This record gives sequence, structure tokens and C-alpha cells, in this order.
Amino acid sequence: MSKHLETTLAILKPDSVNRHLIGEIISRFEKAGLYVKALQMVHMSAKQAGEFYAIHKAMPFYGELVEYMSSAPVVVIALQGPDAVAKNRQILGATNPADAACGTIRHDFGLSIGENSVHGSDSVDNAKTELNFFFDQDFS
Ligand code: IDP
Ligand code: MG
Repeated sequence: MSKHLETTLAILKPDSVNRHLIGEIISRFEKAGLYVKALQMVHMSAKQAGEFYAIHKAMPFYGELVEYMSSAPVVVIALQGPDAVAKNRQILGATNPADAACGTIRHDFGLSIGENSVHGSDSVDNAKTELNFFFDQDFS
């Protein structure tokens, strides 16, 4: 099957920004053929972070996640490329850095299951919703 040009959302989480890994992580995306279409730095309020992660509201880690994601600025990026949604998830690796494959961002930089360096949309539909959360632009 041919590849689809897609746009997905990546968020460089506070642990990335605080450890000065912005450049290194964006470089990994660019080397993998995912291009930065839009980018902004945001310090989310707890309300915003709670809305963004509303899908996890019932999970035991929800409170911790919202507190963490609103603790410091993050870098929000619209990444575009062939099969960008799956590609981004592949480059990220498993949610828990301890389970992530060698060479993935979470393996190489993640500190814990919560502080796992980068968010990536998990489907084309969710990517659209998540991009709309931060950007006015239409990427389709
Ligand atoms: P994903 O980011 O790989 O899609 P999700 O299951 O959607 O993983 O969880 C969203 C985020 O919530 C994770 O990236 C991580 O930061 C946090 N998280 C997930 N599970 C746990 C946990 O068990 N403890 C603390 N934080 C968690
Ligand atoms: Mg997820």
C-alpha cells in the first residue's frame, strides 16, 4: 500500500525541555522524514492539560499526568510526512522507557513511565483532534 501524507502531533514534555533536549529530539524527527509544519511553546494550565488528556480521566495516573504536563513549558509540534502518525509512534517507542526498543526516543531519553519525554498522537483521528487543540491551521 502506498504511504499517506499525514500530520500528527508531538509534544516535547517538560522533562525534555528542562534537560535541553529540544534540538536533539527535533533532529530525530527530521532525520526520520518528519518535518516541522508548525511549532509553539506552551505552558499549559492544569485545566488545559486535563482537557487534552480527558481520555485518561478514569485512569489512576490521570492526576499525576495533568500535574506533570502543566508543571513547565512544553513544545507542541505539528509533524508532517508519509505515515506520520505511525512513524512518530515508532520513533517514540513504548510508553514505558524500560520497555522501549533501543534507539527510540523514550528508550534513549525517557526517565520513567510518566516522564517519557514525548507525546505522540495514536491515530489519524486523534491526531486531527489533538492538532486542533493547539493550532488554528488546517493541516489536511
Ligand atoms: P502513550 O503516551 O504511549 O500514548 P498512554 O497510555 O496514552 O501512553 O498514556 C498517556 C501518558 O500518560 C503517557 O505517555 C505517560 O506520560 C502517562 N502514563 C501512562 N501510564 C502511566 C502510569 O502508569 N503512571 C504514570 N504515568 C503514566
Ligand atoms: Mg496515548
